[in-house]
Amino acid sequence: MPDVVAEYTEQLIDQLREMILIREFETRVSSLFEDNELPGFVHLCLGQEAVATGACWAIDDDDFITSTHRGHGHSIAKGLEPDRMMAELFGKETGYCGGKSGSMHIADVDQGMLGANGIVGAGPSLAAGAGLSIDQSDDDRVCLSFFGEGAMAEGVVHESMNLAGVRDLPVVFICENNQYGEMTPAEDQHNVDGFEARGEAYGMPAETIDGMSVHEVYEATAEAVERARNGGGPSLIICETYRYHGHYEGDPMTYRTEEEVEQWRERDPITTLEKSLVESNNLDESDVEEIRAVASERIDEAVEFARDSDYPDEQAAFEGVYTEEI
Ligand SMILES: Cc1ncc(C[n+]2csc(CCOP(=O)(O)OP(=O)(O)O)c2C)c(N)n1
Repeated sequence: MPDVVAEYTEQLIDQLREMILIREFETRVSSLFEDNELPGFVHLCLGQEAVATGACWAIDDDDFITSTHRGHGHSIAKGLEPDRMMAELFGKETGYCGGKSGSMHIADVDQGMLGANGIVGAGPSLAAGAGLSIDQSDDDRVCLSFFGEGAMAEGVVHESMNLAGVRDLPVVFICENNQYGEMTPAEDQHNVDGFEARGEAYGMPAETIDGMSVHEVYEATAEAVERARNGGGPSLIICETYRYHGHYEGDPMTYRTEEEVEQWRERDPITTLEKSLVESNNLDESDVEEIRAVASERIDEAVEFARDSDYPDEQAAFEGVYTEEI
């Protein structure tokens, strides 16, 4: 790590800033949900911030991503603004989808964010579609597709990887193995040791990396993105990670122990990076406090924006149902 810190200091500090922003956003969402201020369901990615941040660091603004039901980190990492995201969670008209999507379907196609998704495994099929469209328009954009290890057992994920493999589509499949699909441990859902074979079966390079290291995620994604941009086709990256909160907010979490959660927290992507930056004298404690304070203020503003915004008009329920005639 010392060499990496010396070579990538500025980038690591910016990545730390982004991971802290994601964590601040979600920590606030958790308490707003507990206080009954947010309608619907929320699934948080607390603990998984390094995957979203490291992967999206490796792409450009005009590239695409597809996300999951646990998509706040992916959205922020793709450049979506916390205020419009928060408004969406509050169901307000100033939200990214006019308050009609809530947490699980936030999308901003203009920024290449093709959507969080309540349908497990749907993201990779959209990514294969985006890849096909890029391929046919002959440009060099790429699409990252985030999905969980639970989704890895869905048929549509395999169909999507197969299509991407056969057509050499510019898609990077990023499987976030946070160890549980809802309440089911990964080993009870898959009778294989590791997931590389799932990518290799469709003719794409596959590797498993430490999803708690933002730099490792960045490097693996950057390599896969470069391959995809240059016509080398898709890749599969499996990120070993962990979610600190339940599957959904309110989940009693009877399926795992406190000790297990604590063990993963020792590898926390934010505190380990902070420690490396402080120990190498690139940041001091007051810089870290300042980064946290800035993030916290930004989220205060987002909450205020959301609270002050109006609910959509009833008529809005009938808008956006059908596509415009083309
Ligand atoms: C097609 C489909 N099947 C089942 C569900 C119910 N469901 C919601 S989340 C989830 C688990 C997903 O696990 P994983 O893909 O590992 O993502 P994680 O929740 O761990 O981020 C399931 C089965 C669903 N939403 N969609």
